[in-house]
Amino acid sequence: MRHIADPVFPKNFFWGASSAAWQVEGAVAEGGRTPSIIDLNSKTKKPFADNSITADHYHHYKEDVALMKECGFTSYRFSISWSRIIPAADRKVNPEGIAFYNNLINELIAAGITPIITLYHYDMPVWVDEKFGGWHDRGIIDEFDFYVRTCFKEFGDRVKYWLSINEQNMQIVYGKWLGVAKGLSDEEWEVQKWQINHIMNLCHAKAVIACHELVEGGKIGPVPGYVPIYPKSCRPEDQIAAMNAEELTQKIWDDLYAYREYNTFIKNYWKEHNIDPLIQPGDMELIARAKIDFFAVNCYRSDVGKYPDPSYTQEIGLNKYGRKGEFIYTNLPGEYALDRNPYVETTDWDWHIDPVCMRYSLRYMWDHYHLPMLITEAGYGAHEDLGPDGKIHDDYRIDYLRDYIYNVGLAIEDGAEVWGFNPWSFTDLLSTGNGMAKRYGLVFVNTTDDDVRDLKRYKKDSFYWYSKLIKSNGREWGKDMSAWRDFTKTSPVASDMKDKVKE
Ligand code: BGP
Repeated sequence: MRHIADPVFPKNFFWGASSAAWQVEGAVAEGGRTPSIIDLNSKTKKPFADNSITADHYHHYKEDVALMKECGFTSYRFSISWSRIIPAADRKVNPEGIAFYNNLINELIAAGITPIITLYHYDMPVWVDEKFGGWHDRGIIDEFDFYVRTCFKEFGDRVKYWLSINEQNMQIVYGKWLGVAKGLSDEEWEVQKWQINHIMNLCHAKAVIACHELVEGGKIGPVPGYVPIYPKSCRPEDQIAAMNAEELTQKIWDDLYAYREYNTFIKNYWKEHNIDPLIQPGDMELIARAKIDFFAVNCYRSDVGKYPDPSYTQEIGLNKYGRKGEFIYTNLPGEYALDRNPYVETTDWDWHIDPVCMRYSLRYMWDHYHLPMLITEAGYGAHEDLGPDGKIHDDYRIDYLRDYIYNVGLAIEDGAEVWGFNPWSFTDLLSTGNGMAKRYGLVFVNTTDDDVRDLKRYKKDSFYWYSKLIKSNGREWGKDMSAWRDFTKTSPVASDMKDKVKE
């Protein structure tokens, strides 16, 4: 739809930012916390720092919340570290862990900021991993249930918005990179990832049911990572390849959460590939009871799907070091391949910068599921350090956020129901694969991969820009945005693709 005026954001829209415990807290061996599998995984990402200190939010949380308040936040999405709450297999609840999150929650509420909590963001306690072999053993379902019930009982009097599992889809698609696949061969992983995924679905279902049971007025949703896949061309095979990619990277998860049953695409896929996801009697009844209240959506970028070259071997796309142009695009013979979109620029990690994908995602999700949505991640990862003037002039991040948020507004005007925007991230924090070398924050944290420095906080230019936008409830863009409304802002060929594409 073409719109006449700037979008109007709903009253009480949740403006904030996002983080995850293992990426922001540090203090991994303090306050009774025991190691998690992602601590170990972060140690394998050399030459980047691991998560032992990162932004040291554990010790700086008061200062960080004060900065959020100064920025005008009305929400903050963060996660709870399971091994801070239940450090060992004896299921004893750790009072120091409870106290830390109580302090953080109370500090937020006192600052007028609504806490939104993710229950699981990649950080399974090592004791759970050792006892159950990660997500491989159904024993984890009960353990997860005990953990989430503890969180609801301890914090549910003040926290009403909950998120079950962060990017379950990405944990399966990028299982090898995130350490979920551990020592499995490619063949083993192809089968076992669906069994693991089924167990994760049961854990998600347990969390939804327990939230509704224990938290008065509590609302809960999953957090899919949504990367819309545009077909590379109008070649019919590219269309089907793009649909295959959507199914195998996101849609089968979203369908399960919303409709509470596996869709026919994945059931047929399992049959054809002789995969048994090990569904037991009663499982689907449990999933059917887990009625979610909303979708939390992480959306950074779009991708391009095309007919896969049968002569290529399987690749899973990644750019490991942030050197532009090094991205290896996924090729899944028989299903789909991904490619560079020449019409948009990229970050140094080759992530497409595509504000329209935000509008596309929200419309797509709304059309398919008719559930309210909350943006829980979007953001611009960049190499950054303090300039000679002691500041960070992150105009690229302002442009990214401005255009993405404007497109959230357009999606709302198109008819999608969206109740908040929480980009990644508030302070700089540890990247999943690139330590402190890839920063997303509105606030710079003075630490690097090789040198902890003094961890001092510096407001970036984006902090001031975002603050104005929040305080005007999405009115003060600092720029004429009309071009986005009627598509007069066409997408030119990206600068590095000019010699490859003839228009
Ligand atoms: C999301 C994760 C976050 C975060 C973000 C950025 O998928 O939920 O935990 O890390 O991606 O990713 P990266 O740090 O790899 O740039």
